[in-house]
Amino acid sequence: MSLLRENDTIAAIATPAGPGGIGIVRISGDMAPEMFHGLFRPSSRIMDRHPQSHRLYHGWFIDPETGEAVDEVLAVLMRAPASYTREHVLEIQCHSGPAILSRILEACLYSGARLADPGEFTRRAFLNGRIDLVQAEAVAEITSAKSHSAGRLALSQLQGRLSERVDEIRHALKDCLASLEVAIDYPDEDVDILDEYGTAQRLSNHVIKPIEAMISEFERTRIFRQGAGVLIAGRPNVGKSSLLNALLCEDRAIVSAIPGTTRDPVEAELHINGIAVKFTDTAGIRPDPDPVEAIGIGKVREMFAASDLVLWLLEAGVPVSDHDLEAASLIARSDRFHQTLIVFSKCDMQAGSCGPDDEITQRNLRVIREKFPEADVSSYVCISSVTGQGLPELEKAVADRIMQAAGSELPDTAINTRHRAVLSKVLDTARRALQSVTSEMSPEISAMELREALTDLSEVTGEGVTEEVLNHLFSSFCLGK
Ligand SMILES: Nc1nc2c(ncn2[C@@H]2O[C@H](COP(=O)(O)OP(=O)(O)OP(=O)(O)O)[C@@H](O)[C@H]2O)c(=O)[nH]1
Ligand SMILES: [Mg+2]
Repeated sequence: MSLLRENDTIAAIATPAGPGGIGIVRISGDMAPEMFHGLFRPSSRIMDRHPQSHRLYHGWFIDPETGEAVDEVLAVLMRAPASYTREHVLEIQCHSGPAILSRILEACLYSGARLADPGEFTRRAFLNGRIDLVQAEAVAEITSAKSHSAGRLALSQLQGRLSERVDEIRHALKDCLASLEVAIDYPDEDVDILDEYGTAQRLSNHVIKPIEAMISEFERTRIFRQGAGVLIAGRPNVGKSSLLNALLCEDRAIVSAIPGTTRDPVEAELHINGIAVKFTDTAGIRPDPDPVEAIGIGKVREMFAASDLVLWLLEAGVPVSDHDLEAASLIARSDRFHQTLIVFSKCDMQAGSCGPDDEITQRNLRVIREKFPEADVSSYVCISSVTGQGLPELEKAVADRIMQAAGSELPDTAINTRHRAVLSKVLDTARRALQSVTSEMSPEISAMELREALTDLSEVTGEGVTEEVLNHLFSSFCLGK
């Protein structure tokens, strides 16, 4: 982005498209105060024509060409540097509606503003030093967060927790570098700032281990950030689509008594314990499918690997069939049994109770254990999609299994894919530096590695980042953010 464009006053509609309660047009740049005077007529006199910063004024938005009122609005001027972008910012709150919002935006453009690029307000906040790149990314993550836990992680990132952790690593790297530089500058002195052992310890405990921890948290927090995938699988007619509908309390998937109803996977998202859980209803698995069913079953096989949990449905009170065992062998071949929960369906059809006292259930579990020793038959859930029996227990079991995989508590911070790539690079270099420090190679070599690690690390918070990375990052933002 050219410097010239960075000095433009920019404007955009900041609220989502479509009718709504209120809409906001946001303007940032030198011309914002002029626009407050030129486009807004306050309903009460403003002392000295000098509006207070951060105060909401009631009035009318005026079309600059015709002088007529466009809408009754509230206007707020936030003077630099105490604003989102650190520039003068004007926000106009109007009645929401595509026609009014675009008339107000057009009036701003007519008065000299330029239409903002996606994410340009946040980009300016970053370029003007109000937030670092990690926090700018948090803004995008907050606006797209699909669940409570994803939102909490993004907020902690916006509050600067992740940047603090990166800063601690940077300080440790600088300390190590400083002690090496002393050793380079005064090779004959016995300077006791940090000896080799101390440097190695600090590098290991305050650089390498924290980065390793952050990288391992990345995988663990994926479920909190992006949600979990749960596959509903089993033989035809066992009640998979009915279960999906019952969980959603709506008729999403087609249910019929004819085996082989579902062919294409049907997805739906539910929030369980603050985590976004995507359930996928799949084609029934059997050994002798027709050609179209076979395609559906092929898709299920591919989806096993990407799922966090498989719900394997078996019909309560009915001995396991070859079709059930075919489904089991697909789970086994995909190596998913460690993440599979057995669910007995249609409990309302069973004469007695489904559970430890029921002979058929116990026999079924025995057969499964014999044929698939890796299957976990110690816990299972009995449900009915017709009466709703067992559904709360199933949701709890799903949440428990997912949390187990995610590692119980929501961590304080979580890195994203870009951070992980940069941190992996820093980790490699830091490990090389540790190697050279401990093998008593010349301190120049270790110092060189540490300088490289410091440069790479600055990419996380944005100091060393290229224009190309910035363009890529901010282009994924929505307009007006
Ligand atoms: N009584 C009772 N019937 C059920 C229950 N769940 C499903 N059914 C019936 O079982 C039949 C099959 O249900 P579906 O949900 O279509 O089964 P499916 O596993 O999706 O079947 P495919 O798509 O063919 O693989 C339908 O007639 C449902 O009404 C249940 O909990 N209780
Ligand atoms: Mg179905």
